Amino acid sequence: MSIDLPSRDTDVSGELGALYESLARADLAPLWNITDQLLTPTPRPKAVPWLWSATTLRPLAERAIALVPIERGGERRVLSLVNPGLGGRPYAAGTLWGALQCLGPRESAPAHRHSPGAIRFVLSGAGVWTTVDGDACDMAPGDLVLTPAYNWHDHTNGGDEAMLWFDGLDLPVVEALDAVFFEEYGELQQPHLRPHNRSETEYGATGYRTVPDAVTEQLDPTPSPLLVYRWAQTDAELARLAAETDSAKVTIEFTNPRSGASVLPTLGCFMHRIAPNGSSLPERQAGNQVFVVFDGSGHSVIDGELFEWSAGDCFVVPSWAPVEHHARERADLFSISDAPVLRALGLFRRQTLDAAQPVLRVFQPR
Ligand code: 1HN
Repeated sequence: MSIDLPSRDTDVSGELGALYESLARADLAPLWNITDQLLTPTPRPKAVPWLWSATTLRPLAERAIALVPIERGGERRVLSLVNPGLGGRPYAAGTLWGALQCLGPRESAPAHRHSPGAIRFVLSGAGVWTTVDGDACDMAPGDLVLTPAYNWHDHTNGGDEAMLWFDGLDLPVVEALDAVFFEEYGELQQPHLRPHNRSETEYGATGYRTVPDAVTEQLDPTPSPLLVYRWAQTDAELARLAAETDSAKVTIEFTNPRSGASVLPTLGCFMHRIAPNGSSLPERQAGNQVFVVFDGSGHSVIDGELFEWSAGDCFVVPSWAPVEHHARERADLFSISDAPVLRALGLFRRQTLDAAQPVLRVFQPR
């Protein structure tokens, strides 16, 4: 956090001015001058509402595939979403990493592990698997794959097509806690079990679980043992819920089949389906969110600013910013949030607002 301390050249003079100078020289700050910056009535996230469009992201990903090899040192071909409110830090929001990762035909991203936990949501391509502690998880568009904290993971493209996926990590939270650890695996790839998708065989058939329309109440410090959530099941669950309700939007949270908690202790993953010409109720919540448009098109109003979106776009809803979504054609939005962290600390709040926001401005991509 950066706070504006009373500077030495303010018009405070005399003994009081001298006191402020002495305090600053002694590495002390007078709370009475900074209370209103510290204790704001509601959250004031530094991250701003922002959108990265697929029409910008995809050609850049293709250029990166052509020009930048993956090897030890670089390890990953990842374009991180840099929120312009964060002073150049490579984070989508103060608590969330969001990025586009691309893996070309026959490429591998070397095995490593770290204390931050990650999720992958697949956007396009075929033939890739991520090996998570020896379990090779096949990836296809719409699938969610988990690489929990400290799990060894490497990505392999065994096919002839590039694959693009969204990476979400809790890295800014782990960094804020001064708890980042990282380790390379001894080999480029881990040996993996055959057949692939062991966690899915073990937990997928009976354990695939979602929570409708909510952030799960359950808390669990251990991550989900199910490492992959398939699009076919997500789609079926959304269709089932949409058929049961009159609301234009249905939301599910992907959950740990053992405990019903969020998939990772630090990250929640959600899928939202909005009916054609449908609008969600305006709402706001404590904590940041990053959305990824999987399918369809429409717009969202975030803190009075209108963001047009279509498939492959990513956008940020900062903490406590009012948001409502409108679909033109039927839309499926994936999102991540830090809600499990806020819940664990008793800080989570959510509010549905009475009225749609007036649109004050329209987002102009750079
Ligand atoms: C990471 O390990 C991956 O394994 C992707 O694919 C993005 C961003 C920051 C730190 C570690 C990956 C990452 C990352």
